[in-house]
Amino acid sequence: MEPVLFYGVPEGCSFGAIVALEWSGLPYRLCRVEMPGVVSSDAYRRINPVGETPTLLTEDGRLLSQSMAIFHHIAARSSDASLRPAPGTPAFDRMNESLAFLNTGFFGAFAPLWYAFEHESADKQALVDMGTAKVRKAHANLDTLLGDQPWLGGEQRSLADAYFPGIARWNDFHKVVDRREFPNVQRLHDKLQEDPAVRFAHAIEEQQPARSAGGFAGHVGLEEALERAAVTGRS
Ligand SMILES: N[C@@H](CCC(=O)N[C@@H](CS)C(=O)NCC(=O)O)C(=O)O
Repeated sequence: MEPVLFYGVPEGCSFGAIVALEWSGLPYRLCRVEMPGVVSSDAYRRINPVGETPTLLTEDGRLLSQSMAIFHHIAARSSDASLRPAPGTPAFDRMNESLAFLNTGFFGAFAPLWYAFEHESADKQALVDMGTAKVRKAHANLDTLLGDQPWLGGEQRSLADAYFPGIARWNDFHKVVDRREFPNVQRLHDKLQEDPAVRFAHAIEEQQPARSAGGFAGHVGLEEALERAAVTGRS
């Protein structure tokens, strides 16, 4: 059975896992999960008890969540060696350094802005000010981390580059900084927008015709995915 990726819309960080699956060349299916409604439903919590996307139903029927775990699972099975530099090499270390920064500092910088957007709060302006400062700092840090390297992991495209565009777009959603102030980040962003897998992920989210260069075998509905998972508890 092909793995099934549960991806969240709108604006889900699961975007990166779609890109990674495309790059991997592996066969896979997708299950669309609307946020915040379906993602917090009892049905979806049988897939992911904390009500978050992404989750991957692996080919052997296990449920795996957390982007980092999903990325490494995909890479380990891919025939594309560039997705899995050997442990201990500089490329492996640099990829993990970038992934960790994206998944913590860069991702987390947007938290006050998401909270202000999703909740009525007397402190809305304070949250926006805090989020703006954090997003600015995160962009400056990423610009430094990237430097003049072609990719986040150095010379070779890696999982970190798959993850980046799905998070970076939150800056556009919340209209925070002018990305051109961070030329290395802007360069990477623009390059990735031209990538066929990134275009594919955008088209999937927007429910437009999407051409897979990899192994996309179609969508499954949540009910069918639940049956496939035959959830009896997470193994
Ligand atoms: N640490 C998790 C974070 C996952 C996460 O926060 N997912 C968000 C979308 S980016 C989500 O599903 N939120 C549920 C909601 O908005 O209700 C990961 O790296 O996968």
